[in-house]
Amino acid sequence: MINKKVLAIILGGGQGSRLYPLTEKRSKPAVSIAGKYRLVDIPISNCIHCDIKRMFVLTQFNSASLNRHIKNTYVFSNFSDAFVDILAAEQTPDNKTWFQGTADAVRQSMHHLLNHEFEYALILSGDQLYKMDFDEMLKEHMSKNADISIATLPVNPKDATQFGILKTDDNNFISSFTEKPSLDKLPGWESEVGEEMKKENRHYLASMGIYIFNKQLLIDILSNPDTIDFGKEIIPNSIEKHKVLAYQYEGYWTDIGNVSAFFEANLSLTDDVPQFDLFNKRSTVLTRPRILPPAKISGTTLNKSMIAEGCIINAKEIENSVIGIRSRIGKDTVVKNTYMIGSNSYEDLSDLDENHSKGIPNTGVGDRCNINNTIIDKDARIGNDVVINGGSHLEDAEEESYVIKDGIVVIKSRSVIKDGFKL
Ligand code: ADQ
Ligand code: ADP
Repeated sequence: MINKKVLAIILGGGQGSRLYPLTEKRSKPAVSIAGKYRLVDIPISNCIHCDIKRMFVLTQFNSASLNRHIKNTYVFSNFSDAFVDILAAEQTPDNKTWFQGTADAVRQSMHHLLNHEFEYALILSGDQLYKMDFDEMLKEHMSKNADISIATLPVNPKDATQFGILKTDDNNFISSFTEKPSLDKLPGWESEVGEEMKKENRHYLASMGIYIFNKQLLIDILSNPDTIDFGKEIIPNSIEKHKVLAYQYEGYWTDIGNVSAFFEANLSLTDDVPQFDLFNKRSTVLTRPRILPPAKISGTTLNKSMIAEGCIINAKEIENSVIGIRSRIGKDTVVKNTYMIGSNSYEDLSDLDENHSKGIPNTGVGDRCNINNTIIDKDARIGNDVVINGGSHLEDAEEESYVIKDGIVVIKSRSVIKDGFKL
């Protein structure tokens, strides 16, 4: 039933460069996580698990990798009305610019959305790691006759400054909302939270940027061309005019919109009992089924790491790291606290000969390297005897083949790091 009433709209990212250089040549929804998935797989999987199967992904530019991924992955039966469509910012006689913000993105896509029948628009962020049953949220929305619902999560004071913070009345309707308040404006915004949350000092109710709108209300609100953003204008302006319900969520949820959050989210998947569980049979994260051989590993001490399919690993040690599909790591190399995204294709023996004659390293990491606190983007070529030691001792920087952000070294996709390089 819900499938027929809901259209999901996944906000796939603005012009913002918070994930640069991972987004240098691909759109944000196409960025790889956990060595084999892409960011967009998270909201899409959440929708599919609760039978919401009509989805639009709104993105600022249309990268080949996003198209290929969606086309090859989300293939539904000819006899169902399910689809995942990408809507990239487009120039039309009425719209000459890129999406100016989240609401503007939805407004500019409205003529595509209205080609479909729906009663509720479920608006989701494309850069969050979580599992949520939207079915429950929709049921509450319907049973309480809400106009808009917002999923909320208790957060601590430091995090509160990065989110929309709200207060509710006794019926869970939102009575006040402030977008990203500064620390000095926080007093007075505390809410009643459960015992567990109190122990963690999480007294503020944050908007998770997950919204349900009744269709006609969304159309009416977006007919005002001055509204650019949900968090900055639409939600605060709606509190007094409409019935805006808070849906309380207390599970694991993290925003992975910048390099350090993205790095932490990936490495935390290697915890003994990770908060985001990829091994749960009832909420499998879906992605492109690839036909890859099992990882082949020799002489390596592995600790707290995940190794994706198709890797060839001869390293000495890999610790607290995620090693993505088709990665190669050479002999006597030590990799720690690293997310290696992997490769798009294998190099066969003739490719390796050609690399040798051209004097360029093979894709992957060479022999006798030491890599720490690093993200290695797809198809990078790291030579032999390379040392990359990320950490807080490094200042932010940008070079041709890498970027340093918050102490994390990000080796750019397809870049070459020569033998003996030290950082
Ligand atoms: P932010 O996450 O800071 O706050 P925003 O930058 O608007 O909000 O991003 C929301 C989502 O929309 C992200 O997935 C982003 O990539 C995407 N997005 C941003 N601009 C876009 C554009 N022009 N086109 C397409 N997609 C775009 C919001 C709310 C807060 C709330 C947090 C929770 O404003 O109130 O607390 O989300 O993360
Ligand atoms: P990325 O955004 O990660 O750099 P790409 O566009 O290079 O992605 O590739 C994305 C996926 O598409 C990879 O899994 C790769 O195997 C596959 N792929 C890459 N090139 C081709 C191609 N020419 N034809 C078919 N699939 C391809």
